[in-house]
Amino acid sequence: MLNLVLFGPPGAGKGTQSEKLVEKYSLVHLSTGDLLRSEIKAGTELGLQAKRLMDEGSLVPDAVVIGMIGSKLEANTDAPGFIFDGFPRTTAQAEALDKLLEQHSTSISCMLALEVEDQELINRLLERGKSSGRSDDANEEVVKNRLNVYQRDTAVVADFYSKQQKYIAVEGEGSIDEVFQRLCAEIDKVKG
Ligand code: B4P
Repeated sequence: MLNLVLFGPPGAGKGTQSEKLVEKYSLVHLSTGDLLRSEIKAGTELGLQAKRLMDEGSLVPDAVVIGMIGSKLEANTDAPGFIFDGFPRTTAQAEALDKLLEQHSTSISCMLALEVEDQELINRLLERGKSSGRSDDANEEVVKNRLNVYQRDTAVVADFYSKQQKYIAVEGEGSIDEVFQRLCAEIDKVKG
């Protein structure tokens, strides 16, 4: 099985690249951001709680996102592999993911970490905010808070995969197609 973690700060291009990778490698795309936004749209209790945190650029509690990923793994036992997009975002989530995959007799193949300068991230997110309707993209203060939360709580997840020799840094600036080609080159090496 090919199980990829697509990693990087907010706006690095995880969602954008996942869509292309899913098509090329026939993987199941699991984006915790998308899953949370569909809970908000459906007006569930979980969605209501998540919206408050997402609107201020904070992370949703680990137990919530781990539970969501656990049910998606159960629902896709015949998948050829997964792209985890925006998950794990904390070390606790990374540990939980290893355990969940172990229960399904599989593991993470590699983490692909998109590297993009802060100013470019801010520009991309504010640009998307003009049309996406996403409240967490609309305001520069919230965008900056998301980058701070990334540095404080999420950047350390890279060390978790480095220790397992699964960390691969990928230049995330350039055109969407250029970044995609770089990601594919790394994935093809891992696939062998
Ligand atoms: P996410 O939905 O994961 O989103 P994201 O960090 O905004 O972005 P992504 O990197 O996917 O950016 P994209 O490709 O779209 O998270 C949203 C919120 O959900 C979090 O803040 C948190 O509250 C909550 N959450 C999610 N997962 C969680 C978890 N595991 N634990 C706790 N809380 C969680 O790209 C952004 C823009 O850049 C797009 O407009 C795109 O067109 C553009 N772009 C992409 N690549 C480009 C390129 N090469 N050049 C120019 N523009 C580019």
